[in-house]
Amino acid sequence: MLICAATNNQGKLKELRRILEAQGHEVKSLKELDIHIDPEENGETFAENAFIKAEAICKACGFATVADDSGLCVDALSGAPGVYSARYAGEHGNDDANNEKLLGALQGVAREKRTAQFVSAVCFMLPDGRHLTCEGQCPGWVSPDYRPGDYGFGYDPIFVPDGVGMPDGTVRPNTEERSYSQLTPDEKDAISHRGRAMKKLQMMLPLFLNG
Ligand code: ITT
Repeated sequence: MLICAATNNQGKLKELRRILEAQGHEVKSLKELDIHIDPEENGETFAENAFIKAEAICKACGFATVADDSGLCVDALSGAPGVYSARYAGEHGNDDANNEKLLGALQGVAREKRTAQFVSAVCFMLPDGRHLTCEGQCPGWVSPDYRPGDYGFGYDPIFVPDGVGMPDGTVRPNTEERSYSQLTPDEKDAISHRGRAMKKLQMMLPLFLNG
């Protein structure tokens, strides 16, 4: 199926594209479609914001669209930055400033209290308005220092997931404590918040489309 990946975040686009293509879909980005819309994300939940983006972009492109709204919910910060993850430090999408602010907010917080969940809501929208939203979560913790790797974007260098995806689809403990940035794309997609949300979407899509 032809699907528009409704995101202005290039890191997210890369992941949505590789996951959707692995599921057999053809993906068009906003850039490829010459769509320049950045809808206001004024929802209170990830699901509400994913719906807002999917609806606006689907109207603009006229075919099936997937939008993702995601963020990092840190337990010691009562779930912050949460839905405000992209603009945590003020300027929308400034990854370096967001990471610095988060490390500062958790300065001195002990390892066992640095637990966090990465959350993703993905909304699949059809031009007739029918839509399906799925959510995925990845538990882990926020490292006190940067753990840069060959991959990733956003909070990836400071987020250490609890598990690592294996080629056979199982998950093993992340004993080496590698950050999201230090996982290969396959390892990340198998356990990431976005990978899990997209897997649920893939499982529910046939029934949704035929229902
Ligand atoms: P779009 O709305 O155009 O999709 P955005 O970057 O504004 O792009 P969000 O509002 O969903 O997207 O914000 C998500 C924030 O969480 C943003 O700062 C991302 O960098 C970060 N984020 C989401 N998924 C991530 C991941 O897998 N790894 C690292 N950071 C991630």
